[in-house]
Amino acid sequence: MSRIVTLDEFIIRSEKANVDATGELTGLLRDIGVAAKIVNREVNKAGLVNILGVDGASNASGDEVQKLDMYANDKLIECLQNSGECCGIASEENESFLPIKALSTKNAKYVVLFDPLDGSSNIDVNVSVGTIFSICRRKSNVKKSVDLKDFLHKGVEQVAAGYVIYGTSTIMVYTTGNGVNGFTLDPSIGEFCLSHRDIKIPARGQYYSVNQGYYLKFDLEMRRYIDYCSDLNLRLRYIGSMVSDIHRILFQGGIFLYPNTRKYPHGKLRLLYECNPLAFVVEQAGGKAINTKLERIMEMQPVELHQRTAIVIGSPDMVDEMKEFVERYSASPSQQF
Ligand code: AHM
Ligand code: MG
Repeated sequence: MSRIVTLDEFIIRSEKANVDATGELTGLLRDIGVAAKIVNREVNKAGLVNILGVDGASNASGDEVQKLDMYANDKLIECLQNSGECCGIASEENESFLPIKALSTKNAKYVVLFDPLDGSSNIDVNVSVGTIFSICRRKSNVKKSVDLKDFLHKGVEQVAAGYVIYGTSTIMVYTTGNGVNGFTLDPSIGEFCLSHRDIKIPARGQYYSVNQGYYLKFDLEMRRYIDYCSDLNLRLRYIGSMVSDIHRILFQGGIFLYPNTRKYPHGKLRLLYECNPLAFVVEQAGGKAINTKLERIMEMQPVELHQRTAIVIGSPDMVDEMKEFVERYSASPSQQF
């Protein structure tokens, strides 16, 4: 049996390998790991504790907030506030960003953006959900409190990003720009242990993931591409939790699409704390992530914190094929593919 490598050990080793590392990012990643363990504990017993059911509040995007969302949000904020390495937080559950006062004279240089519990509509029915996080360097003077421009980073400016999926097992997958690694939580020792080293997404796969219920609300070229996937006898898998749908595609190959609809003319998913971090992970694993204008997600310039975007993400050959398909089809709508 190969030696157990814990998340902490792996992060410290990666820091040592990076000559100009200062240990701040290491500390931040470890704090996120701690928050993930705390959230995992509650997610796994949500049915026993009175934290199910809608909290009644609605979040910045107008979605109903489940109590577990708020619990996860509070725990992540608590861990990051105490880390000393984070100077600001942006969360799906908070209308505005939260400046964090320096614990000591140290001026932390990282901001963290996250969706504390993605796929929250799945909580009450025991279907997997996830936490998504993105770490960026602040842009403003470290002596001052953060401001909005410290959070409006293009995806290519992320320093680290990843997700935690609370499913049949709890796995943390992250990248710092040098590949992607996965760590499975071993409850018997309370540690995330390296379980998926240097993850590479298959060039193509048998799955496509889209909410078929909105088919008639998609643009014509999207509908034709979905028809094409069906003609290829690809298997439709859609859980309603972006983290879970993309986690499958990361390991088995495939394509995930959330195009714009009449209800969400710019797409439903949020650029800064859902699409950018997942695009960073998928690109680092060899995949691609674009919007329905066929622009690279990680090159999009954010203009507001809860900005939404359409997204097509997954295996590189399948995203390329979808691009060619849309270019050809939208060039000559009459042309049958
Ligand atoms: P949430 O962050 O409020 O849970 O919303 C995002 C979720 C994604 O995880 C998922 O892919 C999508 O919403 C599902 O939306 P829909 O139910 O419209 O298909
Ligand atoms: Mg979400």
